[in-house]
Amino acid sequence: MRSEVGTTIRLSEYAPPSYLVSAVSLTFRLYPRRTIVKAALSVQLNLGTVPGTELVFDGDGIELLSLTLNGLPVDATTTPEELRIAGVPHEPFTLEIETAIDPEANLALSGLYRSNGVYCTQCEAEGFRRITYFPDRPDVLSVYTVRIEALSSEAPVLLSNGNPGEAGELPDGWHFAEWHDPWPKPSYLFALVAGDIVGAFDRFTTMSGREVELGVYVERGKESRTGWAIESLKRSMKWDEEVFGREYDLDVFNIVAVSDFNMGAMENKGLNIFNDKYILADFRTATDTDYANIETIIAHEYFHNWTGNRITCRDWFQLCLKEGLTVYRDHEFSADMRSRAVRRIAEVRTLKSAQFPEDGGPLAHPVRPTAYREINNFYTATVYEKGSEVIRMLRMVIGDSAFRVGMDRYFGRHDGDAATIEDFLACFEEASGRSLAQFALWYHQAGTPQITAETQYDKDNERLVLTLDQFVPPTPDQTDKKPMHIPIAFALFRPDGAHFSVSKQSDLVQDGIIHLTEQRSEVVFDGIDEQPVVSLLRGFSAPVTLDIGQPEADRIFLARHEDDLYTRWQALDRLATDTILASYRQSGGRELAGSADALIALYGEVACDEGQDAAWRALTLTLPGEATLGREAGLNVDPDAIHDAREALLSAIAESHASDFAEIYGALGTNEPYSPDALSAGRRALKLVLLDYLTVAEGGAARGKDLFDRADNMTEEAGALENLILRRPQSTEAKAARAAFEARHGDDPLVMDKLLGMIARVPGGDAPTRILEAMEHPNYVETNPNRVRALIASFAGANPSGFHRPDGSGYRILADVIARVAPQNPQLGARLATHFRSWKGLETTRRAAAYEVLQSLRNKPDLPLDVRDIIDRTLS
Ligand code: B3K
Ligand code: ZN
Repeated sequence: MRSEVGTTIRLSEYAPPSYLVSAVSLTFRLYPRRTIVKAALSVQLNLGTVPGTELVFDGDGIELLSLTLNGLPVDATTTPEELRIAGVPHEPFTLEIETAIDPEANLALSGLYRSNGVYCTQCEAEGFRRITYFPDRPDVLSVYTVRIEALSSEAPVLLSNGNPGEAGELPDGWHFAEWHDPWPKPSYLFALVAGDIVGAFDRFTTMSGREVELGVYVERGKESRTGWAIESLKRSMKWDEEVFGREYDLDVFNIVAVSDFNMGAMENKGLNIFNDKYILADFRTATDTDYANIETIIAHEYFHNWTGNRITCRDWFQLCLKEGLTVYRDHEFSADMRSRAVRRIAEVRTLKSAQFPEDGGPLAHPVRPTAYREINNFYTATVYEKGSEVIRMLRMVIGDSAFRVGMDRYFGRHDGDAATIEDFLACFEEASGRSLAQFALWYHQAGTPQITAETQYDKDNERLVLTLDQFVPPTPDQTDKKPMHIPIAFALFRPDGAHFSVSKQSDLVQDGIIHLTEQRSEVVFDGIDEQPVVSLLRGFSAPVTLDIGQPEADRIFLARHEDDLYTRWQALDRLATDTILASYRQSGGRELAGSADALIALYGEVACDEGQDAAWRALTLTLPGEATLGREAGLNVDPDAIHDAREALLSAIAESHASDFAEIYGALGTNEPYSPDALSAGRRALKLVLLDYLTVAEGGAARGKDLFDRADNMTEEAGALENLILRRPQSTEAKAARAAFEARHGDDPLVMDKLLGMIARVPGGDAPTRILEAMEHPNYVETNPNRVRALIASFAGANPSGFHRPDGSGYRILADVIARVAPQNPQLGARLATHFRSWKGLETTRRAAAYEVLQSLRNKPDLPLDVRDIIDRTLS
């Protein structure tokens, strides 16, 4: 285990590696408790390194068996964390290192470990140093050749990166396989898998005619659930050729699904390793959401082949270079596969629920951070989601064609490089012929910019003046902020819904976008012959908050007539948020504030609008989430009152539209066979949203139970069960449905995770007791991250009223789990600890309770650096 104090690594102190490794040859002899790794490294002095400079390679818990240099013993200083050799030759030399590792005992799931008997690796960010000593940093690129030896009965399938080479039998029931990856890569992309797994295969012909064999490997017995993953992969490969001109570059592309994994998936060159939750799908066990997630994560990992692998990061500060860009690419892919507006709503919801609280709290950091103690703690919503928004804005700022030219220039110029954000931006500066110096602040300044807008209309002069102010709030270590370049997409509507055609009025306005570059800007529109309705931040053109003093009638107009469907949702979501927050402030959520009749009527119109995609109607009928509402409520937040205020609006909508909703619900009952396509999924989503309203309006549990009994696919089965468990937890219907669900799916941990997640989200005061009970459920196993995330992360992240109990009982559950899990799996522990990040915004009793729990967690003696880093920053 690395130092618990930890040193701070700074971008400003970046220095190129002293030694490069051009080729790596690895031989693994796999034993569950004592795997032997032989590494032969072709090492050479980096250009610019003074000959004689000491060689220092990274290690992490390494047991060294032998070490030679050019075949001879060598004087070295070795600890489990480091290898130092003072006098290495000035000419290239070979270092041979033999190490021993214990995959079975590796519960950190970093380096080489075993998941359900399958050997697998996870090396990003710093897992390779748990396998052998190495300059384990992304700017050392090497060509890898790998030989794997294992007992045939234990591991009939042996996989690594690149193309397959020789394979054959060995004495005593052993066998071997060799792999060669011709593309130089950093150590974090190394991968090995060996086990009794089964592949499903297909082929893809690339645009230049290269034949690629595709394999998706899963644990034995799960082969029938690989079809959707393979289809998604083929569509991703085609899309990247068509949209970005990027072709695949090896003879094989393999994916392996494992059941113990710290995140979603990993883009290892030619051998992606996935959390099985994001591979396995059939209609009886996976929901529409699972299908959509699989599609997007398969695409994401595949797209990394160019944005991440062919061009990698110079150092970990540049993480957004590959992650933000690849998220942007997977967003575009999903938008092309499904409805663009619906995808955008989902993206913005995620941004607001995951990134905004990060950016507004103690863990805030720039998209490109400048310092870290533990890099694994920077795989954040800011680097990923805000990083993607930055690319989206870049495209808006320079235009589609310059963006494409810039991307091509980036791929062409930096192929094979370990690059930086500066390298990336330079390609777009050249392509567009404009400076991106101010735009680059999006990478450097943390915090969500706040925009305030005011309009003044002068009828006599047919003139509209729009005044926009920006304020970037202070964040940890950054108090003085400069004005940013913020693209604000806009439209001016006539009362009949037509657009004013706004010709070029000033340099600030181009193609429907106001380019806000000063702290304050006044934009003047002439020739506006009637009072317009102003729509700002269309399509959520920038990750900012917007406060626009606008008459209620205009806001309702936009919620009804905005012709951009994302923006229509945004208008309605804003109205709903404001009404809920007003109820929260005025009566602690007990009563619905003011006259919400117009808003309630809008929900009826949305539900009945058969001209619109059902998926859009479903999302639009879903009220803003409690966590997002809590953040918008500001300081001294009482999550119970937020819950009540949201429920008050929900009940009012339900009561006023019960009969319409029932009719639409009835008409959505189809007998068509299940298909995961977006249109069918949209219909099911709408049905489930309506079920929730109807359950509230009608009371009882009959409707939910009826759907549960009739459901012939997991989306409806789990949706109906969730309705029963969340709305009527004590009912006999809920109990019966739960029992039936467990009887049917009890042996499928991924399906049981869905049940744990539902239990975790039941709101209110009994939640902590319910969680403690669920922790006794046989499916809950604390060494498996999926199980812990299903129950504990859902509780802490998706159940504000249940988690934030004033007596601190919710916090104590989370802290106890962290204290147990973190010493074994620091990354999982640290991820869980981020759920404390908004504690300062809570009302005093809860704040005090959270503080006390955080302090006592911090005092635990065996807390790993990962968790300590999060807690220190959270408390700071
Ligand atoms: N690059 C990996 C994430 C690695 C996380 C390491 N703690 C998956 C992805 O973003 O595609
Ligand atoms: Zn990624």
